[in-house]
This record gives sequence, structure tokens and C-alpha cells, in this order.
Amino acid sequence: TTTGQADPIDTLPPTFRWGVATSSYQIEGAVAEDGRTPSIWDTFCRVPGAVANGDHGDVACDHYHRMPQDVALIADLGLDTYRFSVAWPRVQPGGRGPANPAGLAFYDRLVDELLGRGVDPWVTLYHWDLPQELEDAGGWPNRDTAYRFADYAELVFGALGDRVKTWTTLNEPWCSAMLGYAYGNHAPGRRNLGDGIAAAHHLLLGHGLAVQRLRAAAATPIELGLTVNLSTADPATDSATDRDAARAADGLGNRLYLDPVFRGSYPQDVVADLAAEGVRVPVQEGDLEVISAPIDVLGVNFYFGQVHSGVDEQGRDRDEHGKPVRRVIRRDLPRTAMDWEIVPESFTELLVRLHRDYPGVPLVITENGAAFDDKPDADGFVADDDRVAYLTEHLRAVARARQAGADVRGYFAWSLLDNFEWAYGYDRRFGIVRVDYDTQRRTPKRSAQWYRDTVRRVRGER
Ligand code: GBH
Repeated sequence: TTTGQADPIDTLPPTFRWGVATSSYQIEGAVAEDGRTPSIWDTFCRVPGAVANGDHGDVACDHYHRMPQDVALIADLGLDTYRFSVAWPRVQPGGRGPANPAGLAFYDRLVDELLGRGVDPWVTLYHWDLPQELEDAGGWPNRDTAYRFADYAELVFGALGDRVKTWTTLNEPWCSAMLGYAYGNHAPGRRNLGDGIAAAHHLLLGHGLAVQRLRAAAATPIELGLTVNLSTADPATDSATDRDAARAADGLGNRLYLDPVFRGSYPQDVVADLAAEGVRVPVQEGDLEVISAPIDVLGVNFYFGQVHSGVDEQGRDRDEHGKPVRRVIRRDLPRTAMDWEIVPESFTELLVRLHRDYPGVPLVITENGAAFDDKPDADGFVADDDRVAYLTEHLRAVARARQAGADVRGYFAWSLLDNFEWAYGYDRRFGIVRVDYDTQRRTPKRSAQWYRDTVRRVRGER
């Protein structure tokens, strides 16, 4: 504009990393090809009622067969990095033993295709597709799974480590642990708080063990880290009860993962909350040293922030079991198709807080994006101005956090393609590129054009 202030997005430096993200089970399909064995998501999708419309990832975006075309889409957007995940049951069927060369070959080709197009690969080793055989052996609540993960990490690194320079171990351990084992809305669908907390600890242990193995195996410097889903937890009022509810939510959602990694200890208030529920974190001697091994980058996935209250609608602070009331307050705010509140200010707040409480580690936004009720025209084009607005506001929020001192080095939009949105199946579309699931045709949406133009402008390319 001629009169308004400069857009904060334009303060992002030329070195800023720009990318898109996906994950294996959400896009690949080809679930029974080239030696891949079932993951917990293949199994979970067959549980009646577990996934909307009985959807599953058997075909998904058929990315396994259309990979070069999808890489071309990324290159055409002018992005410098692509964050994808490796399917464990594809490259090490059953989760233990030797590599499956046919499975590894796919990622080998993907990495070469990316590099050939000038796009840096960013590998996530685990984005929720645990080999079913490891679940049958106890899954993440079983400590042994952490050691299986470290072996798997080393195996993938052996195949791709000569070309891939950035590695994140886990995507969103909170989701794997709590949605998978405590709340049951994700695979494997268990509902037990103790299992969820044991899973969280063993995921973090697996992360730490993998960091050790990759550092030892790396012949040249690599960038290593993990991705966590973080949120803001603000109290509904200034009352002590509401502030305690916000503290508890922040503890279980954010600090339970950040503190062990960056401070080498679990937060004592969360440990006490869990003890009141009869749950103990199964820490063994030396675990926290492994978990807190230094990392080079923290991947932050942000979608929305929440407000918490410690009293119910009647003003009571205890439920019928005598437990403290924990309630999320629904605000009168615009929402996405996920029913998630749109609160870009919370993104700035979160990043500034990370900089304050966990200083010294570079941050990269490894996911941010939104599902909306896309309406394609006859050519399959989606004029998704709502998604453009969401991405614009959240990118501004990132730029503002940087201006306030947060060391944010890059941004990845979730997601390149419409894809399998877990328990919501294909019902919710997060892509900046439309996928027609009948024809597998890809059509960049207006948000993709906006993203390409924004990246160009910030880099000063026009
Ligand atoms: C990410 O998960 C995933 O990494 C990605 O695969 C997925 O497609 C994408 O986001 C979009 O969903 O109200 O208790 O559920 C994000 C999962 C959902 C985790 C919201 C935090 C809020 C806490 N996030 N959730 S709760």
C-alpha cells in the first residue's frame, strides 16, 4: 500500500528458508508395494468408526507413483526446502532387522529428484506410521520401541545421509503419545493415560538415542532436531483457578516435551499432576541425559492457541470425582474447517515465549496452515482467499516474533497437497494444491500462487 505501514513479512531475511511439508502415510498410498508392511494407521483405518467415512491411506494422493510430478510442483513454487517423512514399515518392514532395499529406493529417488531441481530435502524420520509388528510388541509404551527407532534412524541415515543435511527425528510426540495412547482418537486407539505418558517418554528417549546415533554416523556436519506441536494456553480470567488450568494445559501440552529436551528434566508441576492421577513417568537412570542431547533446530508446528478455565459453567472448580475442572473456553472468533480458532497473535506470543524460556536454539516453523471448505471451479481451481488470509496473518505473526527477538529461520506451509487428514480422512483439505481424488489431478490453488509470489518478493527476486 502507499499509505499503510510496511508489511512485516518483508522484514524476513533473504536467508529465510521457505518450504512445504507432507508426511508419508498422508500422501504416498502404495501401502502393499515393494515390501511395505502395515503400520498402525493401516490397522486403525479398518476399525469401524475410527476414521471419517471409513477413509484410509491405501491410495491417498498416489504420491508413491507420482513423485517426480509432485517435486516439479514444489520447484515451480520456487521453494528451497521440502519436508517429507520416511515410512518406517516401507524401509524396515516389521520395524526390525535389515533394510528393505526396494523401500529405501523410493526415498533415494525422491532425494535425487529434489536435489536435481534445487530443492533441499528435510527428512522427518517418524510421522506416526509405526510398524504394526512393533505395536503388537507393545508399541511406544514399551521401552524397547525407543531402541528399535534408533536402529531404524541409523539405517535411514546410512542410505540418505550423504545427501540429506537436515533431519528431524519425530513429528509431534504429543500427538503420537496422547492422541494415540491416552485419548484414542489416533492410531493405535488406546485410551489410557499411563500408556500415553509412557509413550511420551519412550518417544523422547527414541529421539535422544537417534540424535546420538546420527551424530556419531555423520561424516560431515548435519542439522538435527525434532518437531513439536505447540500452542498457547492462556487463562480465561486472572483468577488463581483459571491460571492453574492454563498452567496444567501448558505443562501437559508444551513443557512435558520442551523441558526434558532443553533442560534435562521433566516439569515438576506436571509430574505432580500425573502422580495425582496415579501415573508415573517411567524414567530410568541416564534417560534425561540422552533426551537432552544438544539439537540444532527446533521444529515448531502451530495451528491455533487456546484459552483455559478451571471452573465449570456453574462456577465449580471440582468435577464429580473431586478432580480439578479443566475446560477449554470457546471464543467468538473466526474458525477454520477444523473448527480451530484463528488466532495469529498467539503464534507471535508462542515464539517469543520459546525464545525467552528456551533460548539458544534456532526455530523453524515446520508446519502451519489451515483447512477450509474449498470450492473448486470447473477447471479445479480453488480461489481460497480464506487460506491466503490465514497464511498471510500467520507469516506476519512469525515476522513480528522475529522483530521481538525470536530466532526463527524458516517457514513450511502445511501442506503441499490436500491429503489424508488422519481421523478426518479426506474430508478436510489443507493443501495449497488441490487434489482431485477421482483423477489424482493436482491444481495449484490461489494460495499456492500467493506463496510463490510472496517468497519471490521477500527474496527480492522481483
Ligand atoms: C499436524 O497435527 C500434523 O503433523 C499433520 O500431519 C496434520 O495433517 C496437520 O497438523 C493438520 O491437522 O485440542 O487437544 O487436540 C496437528 C495436530 C491438532 C495437535 C490440534 C494439537 C490441539 C490440542 N494438532 N491439537 S487438542
